[in-house]
Amino acid sequence: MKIVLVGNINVGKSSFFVRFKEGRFEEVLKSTIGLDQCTKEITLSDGKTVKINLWDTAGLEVAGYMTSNYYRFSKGVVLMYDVKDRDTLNCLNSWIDDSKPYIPDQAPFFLLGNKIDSFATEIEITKQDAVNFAKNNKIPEDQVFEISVKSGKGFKNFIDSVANILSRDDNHVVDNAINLRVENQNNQNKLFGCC
Ligand SMILES: Nc1nc2c(ncn2[C@@H]2O[C@H](COP(=O)(O)OP(=O)(O)O)[C@@H](O)[C@H]2O)c(=O)[nH]1
Ligand SMILES: [Mg+2]
Repeated sequence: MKIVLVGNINVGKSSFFVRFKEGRFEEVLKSTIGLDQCTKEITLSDGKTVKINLWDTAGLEVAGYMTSNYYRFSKGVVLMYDVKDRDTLNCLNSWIDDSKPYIPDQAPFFLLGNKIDSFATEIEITKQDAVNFAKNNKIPEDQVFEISVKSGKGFKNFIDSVANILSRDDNHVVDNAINLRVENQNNQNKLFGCC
């Protein structure tokens, strides 16, 4: 099942991708050109397995500037922000608007705050702020998570939860091909800017 990572540059998407793919944290990542994806099989608590196909944006992450190919056929969206930077949470509104035309209405959005290993004095966004943001965007509270890709805290729990929720919802998710017709319309609204 395809899952896309979205969010502003520097929130930790590529670091997340590397931890998912290789189980480690790399401090200095080479910025690659083009898209990257990786598939892994996750075993659920009931013994069933789910294949997660994770996509990372490589560079140029500006909401409104992703290609439809990035979102197309995705069964879920990970909205990532940096707990040290309030703008990255605010900008997720634009990322939600950006992705919605391409994904099925029933596909879950996951709100993911990264970098909780940071000093308490540096943290600008509390879990409650994230829950409030989620509520305003009709994202259920059990789809709000905080992690540290660096230390690994919360990472496995997040992946397992995503796999569980996707397998639970799988029967209800309709194919998103019908949404592709809005692609051309949307392309006309592309904007430069932070989000
Ligand atoms: N402290 C901390 N830094 C992180 C964490 N995850 C990523 N970073 C750092 O944040 C910066 C941006 O990460 P990157 O994965 O390139 O973000 P992207 O632009 O969203 O792909 C890099 O310097 C990472 O080392 C984390 O969990 N904690
Ligand atoms: Mg990146």
